[in-house]
Parts: sequence; C-alpha cells; structure tokens
Amino acid sequence: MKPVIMQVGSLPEWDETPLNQDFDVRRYFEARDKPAFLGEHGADVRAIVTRGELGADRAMIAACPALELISVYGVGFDAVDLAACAERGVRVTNTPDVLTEDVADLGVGMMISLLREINGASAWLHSGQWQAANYRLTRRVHGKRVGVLGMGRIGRCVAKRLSGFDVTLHYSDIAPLSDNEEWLFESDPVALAAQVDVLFVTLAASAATRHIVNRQVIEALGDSSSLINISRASNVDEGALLDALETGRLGGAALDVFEGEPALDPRFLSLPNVLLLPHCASGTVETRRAMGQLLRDNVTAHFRGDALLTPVN
Ligand code: 8YV
Repeated sequence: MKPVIMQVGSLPEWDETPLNQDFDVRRYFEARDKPAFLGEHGADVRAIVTRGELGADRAMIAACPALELISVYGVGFDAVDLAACAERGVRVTNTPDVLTEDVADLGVGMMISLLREINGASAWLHSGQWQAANYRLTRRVHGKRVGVLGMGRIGRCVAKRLSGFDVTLHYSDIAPLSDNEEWLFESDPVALAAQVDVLFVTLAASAATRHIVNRQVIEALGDSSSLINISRASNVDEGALLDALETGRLGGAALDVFEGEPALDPRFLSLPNVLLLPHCASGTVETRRAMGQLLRDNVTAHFRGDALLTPVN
C-alpha cells in the first residue's frame, strides 16, 4: 500500500510523476469543494506536500488525523500552522539553500530595473516614442546607500552581490553579524530606512515580523528612495505602501509578493513608480528542479524512517 499524501498546490510534471509513482497522491488543489474533499480523504492522509505561499492551516491539519509530515516546496513556512503541528507531533520540512542565489539574483535585478527604468525604457522604444525623443534620465545604481532588512541566507546573498556595485551596505537584524565588520548594523528598521536609498526586505515572515515595514519605515525611506520586497507581503503594511506610492512620498517599489496573491490590490496596477512580479524569485528551471527533489527526498526519508534532510521543527 503506497502512503497517502495530499498535494495542496500544483507542482511541475517532473515532480508530480515521481510523487505519483511512490505515493497515493490526493490532489486537494483540484477539488471544487475543498471541505468535502478533506472530509472524504483527510483520514487517509499521512503527509502533506504544499508550496511556501500556500502552507497548511490549522483546519487542514485537523482534518488529517493521521498526519505525520508537512513538506514545503519553498523556504518560507510561515503559512504552515507550526503550533498545530507541535500539538500533534507533525514534522515540517522546507527547501532552504537551493533557492537562495536565485532569489538574491532577482532581487538585485529588480533594484537595477527599478532605478534604471528598464521596463519603461523598453516600452518607450517599442511604442515608437524614441523617434521623437530620448527616454528620460533615470537613477544611478552603483554607489547608492542600500539597506537589507533581514540578514539570513537571502539577505546575506543580496549583500554579497551588492558589494560588486560599490554601495554602502547597511543592515538590520536581531543582532549584528559576528563575521562582518564592513556592513553597517542598525537595530531599528526606521533608523535603517532613514539612512538608505534602497531598502531590501529579505527577512523570514512570522507573526513577529508582520508589517515590520510600517508607515514610519516607509516615511523614513522618503520620496527619493525605493523599497524592494522579495520576502513575504505580510512583512510590509501594504496599505501604507500604496498610500506613499500614490502620493509620491515613496520614490518607488519593486515587489515579488502581494497580500492575497495571485490576486493583488488593483491600486498597484495604476502606479507609474513600481515594478511588479508574480512571486517568481525562485522560478528558474534549475532551482525549481532542486526544490522539488528536496521536497520529495524529505517525504521519502520520512516514510523510510530516515532523518529528514531539512527539518523546520
Ligand atoms: C517558492 C517562496 O518558490 O521559497 C519560498 O518560500 O515563496 C518561493 O520561493 C514558492 O512558494 C513556490 O510556489
């Protein structure tokens, strides 16, 4: 008998084929009536495979009384109810490290694209407007003052990449880094924002970090600075961000994550000073193959009784 697992979101075919070979996969994401699906299949489910942005909430976990493992396709596990897992002894795994560089690469690309207005300049050419006039002047990247809010794997990778742009690198985290004297530590996110031209939000999301980029942080950034979010939308007060972007009190924003994604607040779509991406920072063939392999290896290890490769709890 193959162990029964529940797949919460779609995965590439190169992951779904081996999952279906090795396990009895119940496809939650295809059910029109999801409560009915859980009522029909939940009792059989021993493991859940989910995506970082989808997670597994308390109700889903409660509907699976035989649940042993939740394997997350992504580094962010904030959408998994860890307290519910602790109450039931359910193990949780994620896919760290394999996606760090891609997320950092895209974050730096978002900064360059936003400041140098690559989208706008390309649209200018394609529209034929270049025949009449050159595109407007944009903003220099190298030499800027850049802040990184959250010096975990992704934040450090962003900082390392930025060293190639001769920037002044400031950062905020729970404590200063013990292995780096060059980067400038600031404990207060508002003070950090006041010192930089570009602020990257890279910290892992949790209840404790919700809206850490609040109205005060956004005001401290100001009308000639930009915000880049490659973490989770919950780390930013999106209402305050929209207000500041619409009134010009914030210079610009490059965002890969949104409250309610893939739906997003329509106010974003009429803003001239933003770069909006569909949560694709880890979205390369190479990285998604590695994430899927790690997701599956964790499930296989669990059912073999082996040590989990990348446990969260
Ligand atoms: C994932 C993410 O690729 O890693 C995470 O936590 O948000 C993304 O990098 C996404 O969750 C996959 O759907």
